[in-house]
Amino acid sequence: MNRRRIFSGIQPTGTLHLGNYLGAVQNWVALQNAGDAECIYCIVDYHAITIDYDLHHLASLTVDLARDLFACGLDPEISTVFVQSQVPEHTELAWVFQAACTSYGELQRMTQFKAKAEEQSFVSAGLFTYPALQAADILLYQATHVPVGEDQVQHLELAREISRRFNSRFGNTFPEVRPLLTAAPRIMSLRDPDKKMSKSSGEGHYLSLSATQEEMGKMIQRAVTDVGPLPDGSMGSGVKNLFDILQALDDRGIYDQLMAAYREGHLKYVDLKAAVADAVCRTVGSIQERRLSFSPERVQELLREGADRIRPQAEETMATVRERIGLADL
Ligand code: AQP
Repeated sequence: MNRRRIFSGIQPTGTLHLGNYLGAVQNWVALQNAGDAECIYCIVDYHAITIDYDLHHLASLTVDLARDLFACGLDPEISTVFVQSQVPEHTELAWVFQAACTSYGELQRMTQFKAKAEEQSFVSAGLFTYPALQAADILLYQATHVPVGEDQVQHLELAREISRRFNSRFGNTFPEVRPLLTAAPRIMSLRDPDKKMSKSSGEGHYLSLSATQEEMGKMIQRAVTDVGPLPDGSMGSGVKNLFDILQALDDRGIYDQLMAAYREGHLKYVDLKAAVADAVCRTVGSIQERRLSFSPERVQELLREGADRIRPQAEETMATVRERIGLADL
């Protein structure tokens, strides 16, 4: 039986937030611990420079993010964790995909490009071709499954198309990747629950895994719940978001009790918020505690080891690609 091969990436654009954790990283750890797949996780710094960024902080954000990932439970003995720019084949394969396998029209249809472009004063070509680099990240390692949040599903559909197009034009080389979603694939902003939780929306919208217990408690207390039930009687988006967070973290059966109270019409939102705050503070508290056991020096060493371990796979794929697309072997 072929082992599944898992790949996923995350950008070093700032602090890890609850949406990243519940939508993706929690699943990365679960897949690693299930033991039936090779897991490769990448900090995608070349993606991070497609939007306005601070060059003086990029390296430290990269190390901080890796530290958080190890604290969340990624085990460098089992999973390969590395930094994209340490393996130059990522950008080489991305160019091949952009040049020969991705159409302008497909890139134009990407909703994330449209949303992110609106936030930038300088809209780079790299932001536009971002999904081709993402496809290269995944396919360089022949990954079959990609654990991501729902916002990335459209990009993965394009990655499938890119691999199909490469295979039919140049010979069978890449698998067709599939997304793996968690039970909470889209955590919403606490302040505006009709929008995805995201750092770029600003303070109050996202819950950072570096926040203090007091800050987390306050943010959850202030979470918007007064959107009310929708005209069809279904749950309002703010309340649903809190229930989704609780369900993803609850190990004490509180979710069932509060959901029953909601259905019977006597749920007090203050009780829901208290339960969510408790579950979030317990999970994030233990992540913050584990973070202390990884020094930045040790994290850098682990990232170097990860890149050294994975590089031969990337080199092998690129050697095949160069040959298949007809480049001269001189
Ligand atoms: N709100 C979310 N709910 C569920 N999953 C989410 N992810 C991101 N936001 C949510 C998932 O986290 C992984 C890493 O994503 P990324 O590196 O693309 O981070 P991001 O989307 O850039 O994070 P932000 O906060 O939304 O960044 P800004 O605001 O700077 O653009 C992915 O698997 C993603 O699906």
